[in-house]
Amino acid sequence: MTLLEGSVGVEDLVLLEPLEQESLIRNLQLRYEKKEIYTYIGSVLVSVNPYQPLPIYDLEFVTKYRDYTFYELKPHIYALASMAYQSLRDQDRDQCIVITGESGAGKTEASKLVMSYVAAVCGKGEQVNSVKEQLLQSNPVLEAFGNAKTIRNNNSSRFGKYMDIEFDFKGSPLGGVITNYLLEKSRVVKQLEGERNFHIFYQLLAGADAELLKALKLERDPGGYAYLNPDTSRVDGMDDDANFKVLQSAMTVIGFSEEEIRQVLEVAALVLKLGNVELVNEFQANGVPASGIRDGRGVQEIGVLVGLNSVELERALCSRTMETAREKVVTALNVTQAQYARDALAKNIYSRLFNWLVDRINESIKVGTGEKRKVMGVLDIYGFEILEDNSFEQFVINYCNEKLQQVFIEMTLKEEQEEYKREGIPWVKVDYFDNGTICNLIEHNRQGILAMLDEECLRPGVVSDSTFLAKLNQLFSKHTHYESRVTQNAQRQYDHSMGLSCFRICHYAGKVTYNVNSFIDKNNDLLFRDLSQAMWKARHPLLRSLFPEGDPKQASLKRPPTAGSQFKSSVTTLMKNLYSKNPNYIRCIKPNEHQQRGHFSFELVSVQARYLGLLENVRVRRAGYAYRQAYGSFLERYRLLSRSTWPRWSGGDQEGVEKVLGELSMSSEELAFGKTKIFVKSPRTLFYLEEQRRLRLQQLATLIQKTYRGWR
Ligand code: AD9
Ligand code: MG
Repeated sequence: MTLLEGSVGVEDLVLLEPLEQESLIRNLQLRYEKKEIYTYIGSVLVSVNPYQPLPIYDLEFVTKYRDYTFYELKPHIYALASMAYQSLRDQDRDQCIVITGESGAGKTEASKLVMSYVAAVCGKGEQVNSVKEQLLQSNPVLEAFGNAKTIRNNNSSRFGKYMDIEFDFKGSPLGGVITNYLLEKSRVVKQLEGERNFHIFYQLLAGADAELLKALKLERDPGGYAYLNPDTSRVDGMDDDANFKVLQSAMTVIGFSEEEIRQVLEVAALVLKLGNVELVNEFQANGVPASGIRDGRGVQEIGVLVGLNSVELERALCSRTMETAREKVVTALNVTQAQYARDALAKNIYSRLFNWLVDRINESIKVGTGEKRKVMGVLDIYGFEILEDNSFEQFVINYCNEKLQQVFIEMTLKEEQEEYKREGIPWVKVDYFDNGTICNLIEHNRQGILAMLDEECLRPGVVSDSTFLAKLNQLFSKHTHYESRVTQNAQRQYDHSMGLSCFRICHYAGKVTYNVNSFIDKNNDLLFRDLSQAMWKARHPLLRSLFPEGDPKQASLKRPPTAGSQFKSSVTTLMKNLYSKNPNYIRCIKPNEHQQRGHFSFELVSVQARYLGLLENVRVRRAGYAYRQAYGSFLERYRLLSRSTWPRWSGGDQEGVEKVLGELSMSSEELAFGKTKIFVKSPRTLFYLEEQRRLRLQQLATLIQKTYRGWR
């Protein structure tokens, strides 16, 4: 049994006295300083990034947490993983592990720890081990293509990820399915100062041997590429060369053929080379501005690399064909438009390559149909974002977090209240903020912001970001969670601090001001047909397969879904998926902005605690009962504590539980007897029960030993 209080603070925030934001953060700080990075709120795990390797993840810890139950050992991510896995295996309940927190808080590391724990404890045998390996090796591949150094995190995931791991009835892994969300593709063509492009580009340049580089028509120096920030070619502590080897071996383990790996690298090289295609001003005979390519060599090399006619590529980059029912009109693009087209093409190629990689991995790890399976989903997704300048990406990311908060509310808070109702236990109502109205404001099918955006994107006539904003202002001027320059606050004042092109949403986690510039463009996410047709004509099988709409026979006039509606529908699917499973929460916290060990910024953590709703979580948990169990299993565990129920008991389960607790003289306020379950108010009582059980077991063991000796 571990100490609850003392120099390391409380292990479960439910036990905090007094309960307020300040004491909550101080408790996390106290623990953090003692390298206790994990703390519970009931069954929710709060994890503070240690920014240093801790000796708490080896096999000894795996074994310990496999053999003990949740409250018997110190808080640990393995305890949560173990509880989820056992409940999946033994009670046949599908699980999901929802990991949230802001950039750099430790979500991806947490998801990998969960996966490696589960891999260590589930199933044995050659076949099973090979499945485990494939599942684990998907991480380095997705990280190479989907992660990048940002100011906040040297290995920041620039996509959201949900992975279902599927098990057979014995709990051995069969395979899995990965779903990815919204890759930050703008990074392919531009990065902020101090940030990098996706890892793969640097890994390729550093790790490929001379022969491969030559074949890919690349130079080793990252400084030579327009798409790579020159100041960040190297990152301290990151070995791009070694990581390239790790990537290649991971791809091989997953089942990529040599030819497939080669083609993937060729497409990555194509993206880099596209960035170096320099477009210049030209004029048509009639004086109308047009564009051309400064040096044809780059385009020719691209042509050779992917089997593409370079003249055709140049034409696709510098002009646009408009098709009407009767004729085709070709217009020249000016330099700005051509650069835009080139960058759009690079972003599209890369994001489609990424999707292809996810599909290809899924093909390797997929489970045959017909087999009944149990599922554990692991969600590692971007946390709430408030940047200085918030755009479409932050808008959809925060929408996703708003939905996750809704799931959290519905599943933990409402479900908690409903369970009490079902069980006939009096419930002291706890007020919590229901964010349904905010979700509605964004996602309502006809009158939500996303629907308005789509409507504006599809509307004929002159549309722009400002017509979109005007529409929002008109529609939501009275909405309590919407603000803009034209709406008034409660004091009937206009907010002049907000930019003219901005609107603000009062999210559950705080207010965020979004700038509508390029919302229409990003939502449309259109690639000129000339470009997709050019790509489809490439002889390169992978590249060609990424642009099926380029096939003139396939080309339909139907518009592809907008980025916003695609995101909304994948979020809806995700939510459905989460609702169908038993949720487990890991709330990750970043202790400081400098990726430094040992530093705990009280202010920074306070803000995150608020976004994550930790205090509210504790309040609800405290108002209710921290622990509950069906009478049968509770009795099974503790019946050895009462003379009436041990060694034999022939009465009913509830009656037995009453006997046990009655004999221990438990305070009646601590307990509630529901219709099918016993409820225990504070974890303290549970710790007490566990301690009594441990002592009793010791006593029994001694007794047995004595008897045994007596026999001899
Ligand atoms: V982002 O939203 O993808 O930008 P994450 O995923 O929340 O972010 P990540 O897991 O990548 O953060 O963690 C950031 C860094 O913190 C890691 O690269 C590690 O260096 C460090 N970290 C995180 N968790 C642990 C841990 N349990 N032990 C040691 C850790 N170091
Ligand atoms: Mg991450």
